[in-house]
Amino acid sequence: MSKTALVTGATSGIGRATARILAKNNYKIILCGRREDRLKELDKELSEFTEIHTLCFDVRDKKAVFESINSLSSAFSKIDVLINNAGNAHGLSPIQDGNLDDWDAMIDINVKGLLYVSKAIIPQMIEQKSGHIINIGSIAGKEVYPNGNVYCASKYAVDALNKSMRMDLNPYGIRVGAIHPGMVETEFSEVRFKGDKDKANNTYKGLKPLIAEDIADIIHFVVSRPYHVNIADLIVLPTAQASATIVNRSL
Ligand code: NDP
Ligand code: 8X3
Repeated sequence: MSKTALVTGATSGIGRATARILAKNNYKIILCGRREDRLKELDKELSEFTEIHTLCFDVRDKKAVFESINSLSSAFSKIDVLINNAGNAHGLSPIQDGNLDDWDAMIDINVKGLLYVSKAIIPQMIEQKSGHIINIGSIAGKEVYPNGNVYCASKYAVDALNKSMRMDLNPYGIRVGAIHPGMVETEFSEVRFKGDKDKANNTYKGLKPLIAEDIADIIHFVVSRPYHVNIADLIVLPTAQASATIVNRSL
């Protein structure tokens, strides 16, 4: 029987690439995001391979998160794999110049949103005594960098939650692991720089960044390991990147 995966942030970047690879590998997919047009487009594309269901909600909206997930029909309500991917950076400023709305967005989406979605799904995984949660952290959750302050804090929180979820859910046989990417060229930098394409492109200037499919392939590898194998924590960088701040722009 095919497994069901719920992917948050499936309308773009890493989430969309993950939905694509899992759909082509016989998972039923629940696609989540706020942009309904993109959810519909991806639904159409992936329905050729598997059963797809879309849920349009903002992860910051607690009520919408629980109502959406509780509305799933029996064909989709047993979620085997949860990919906690929705998230973004908003701004890149020294702490003294930080924008409060950007801070709220990063904490509310990257931390509280991940918690709400997990809380809506975990009881059913506990009941089944099975399930696999993949939390998308970041190199920014392993090392801070100048001006990264609140984004880094939000991803350090994901790192902490990943470790504590693994401990708390261990008695129920639920696997929990995180993938922490370095630079991946997606819409991430456009969001961080509020649509400024030049600034976004400069982030990757002179180097070959990861692409969303690189991370999606790894997510597929992680979720397709035998049940006794839990890949707990993975940092994935482009070859040109040695750490959060050391990047070789001649590769
Ligand atoms: P994208 O901007 O391409 O995708 C972000 C996704 O998150 C979109 O599908 C977006 O959907 C969703 N999202 C954002 N805000 C909300 C919200 N409030 N409610 C619901 N969904 C939301 O970026 P990436 O694919 O690069 O990012 C995916 C994850 O990877 C993030 O957690 C990011 O922090 C992490 N990451 C990215 C790196 C990179 O360099 N790109 C490196 C390390 C980690 P919609 O707008 O439709 O709601
Ligand atoms: C995204 C990678 O280095 O911009 O999480 O923080 S970085």
